[in-house]
Amino acid sequence: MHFDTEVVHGGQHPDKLHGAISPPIYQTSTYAFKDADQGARLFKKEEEGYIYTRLSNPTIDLLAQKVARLESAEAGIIFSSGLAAIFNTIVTLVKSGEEVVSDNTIYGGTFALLKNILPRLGIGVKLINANDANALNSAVNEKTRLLFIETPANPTLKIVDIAACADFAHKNNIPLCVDNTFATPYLQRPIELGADIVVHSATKYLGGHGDIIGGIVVGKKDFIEKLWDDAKEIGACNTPMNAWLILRGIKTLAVRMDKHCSNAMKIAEFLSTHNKIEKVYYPGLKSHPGYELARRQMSQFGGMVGFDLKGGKEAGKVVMNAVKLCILAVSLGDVDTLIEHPASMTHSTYSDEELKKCGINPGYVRLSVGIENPEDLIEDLNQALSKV
Ligand code: LCS
Repeated sequence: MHFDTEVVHGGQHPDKLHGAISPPIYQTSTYAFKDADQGARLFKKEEEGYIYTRLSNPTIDLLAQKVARLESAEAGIIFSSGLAAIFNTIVTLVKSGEEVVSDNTIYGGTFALLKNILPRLGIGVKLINANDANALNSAVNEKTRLLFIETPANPTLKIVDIAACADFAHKNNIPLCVDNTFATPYLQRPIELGADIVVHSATKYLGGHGDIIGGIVVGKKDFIEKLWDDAKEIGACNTPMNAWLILRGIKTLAVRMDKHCSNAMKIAEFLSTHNKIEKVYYPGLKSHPGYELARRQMSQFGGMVGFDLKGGKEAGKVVMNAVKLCILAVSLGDVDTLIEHPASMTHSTYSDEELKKCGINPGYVRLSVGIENPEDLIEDLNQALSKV
């Protein structure tokens, strides 16, 4: 099946009881055992079945299987948020005294988790430029247990070479985990490029409508089993209702992403010619340093665009306060266009020095381009830019 058929039909069978084409929402905390011995067998994993929704739930399982399929992975687990997905992945793979190596351009919340929380658990963290082979070589040692990257990266849309990182990781006997939130499996499938684990903030394009928070991890069956053993005790599970909303969102993933991508390209081109703009960041522009790599590892360039204004941070504020159609808010991947200021919002966990190192300029503005008519979005940005 092609991907756009797969998102609609893949892995989902009509409800066996009544033939409902929309999956049932199993809104239950617990499940009745047939008898005491069966309950004991379920706990001992001698029999497959449902025990308690923190451990598993049919609606939530359906979503995990669906995303695993779309990502060419063997299995998956759903979490309460993208950050819960990343945290659980790390603590399953890395223990006190061991280390994680990560690219330094990542979502600000992930950055804070790595920089502030993991060291408290005795886990060492090295943040480097994962496209730099020398930096990778000097960061990895016998204590390293995981290489983590995000591509396209939040917020600068830096493109990291997935196949090269997978190759490097495997030569060093460590797994590569890729945060595929910005691309989604429609545009990029890291496991097909050699990655071992893929994480998502399902809050973004997978859900697609800005109405839920969710996280997903997919990978090999044996890793997912280990992850589940830990995750069920850590307890960052999601809800059947959220899983159902994400399942519904995924049905339109291909058509939404096509529109996000074509709108983003039009906006990037418009901004590139505007006299108040200093620089546009979009991997679909030939001027973007990751353009060639993005063409190789993605099928389209995504719905995120960034820009620096000639007037710097103050001019950026004027634009963000003057937009009427675009919404001044964090998050991304919604049908609505969102605009935000990474240095003071999503990436305020970075110090000025760390921002500079990753090329996140003080005035950098990030747009999550929605699925509205592109002419209306351009008109809105144009009137906001005229206020500068
Ligand atoms: N990974 C990426 C690439 C993200 O952009 C985010 C959130 C997360 C993980 C965490 O997912 P969550 O726990 O929120 O589901 N990014 C956000 C952003 O740029 N604005 O608000 C949230």
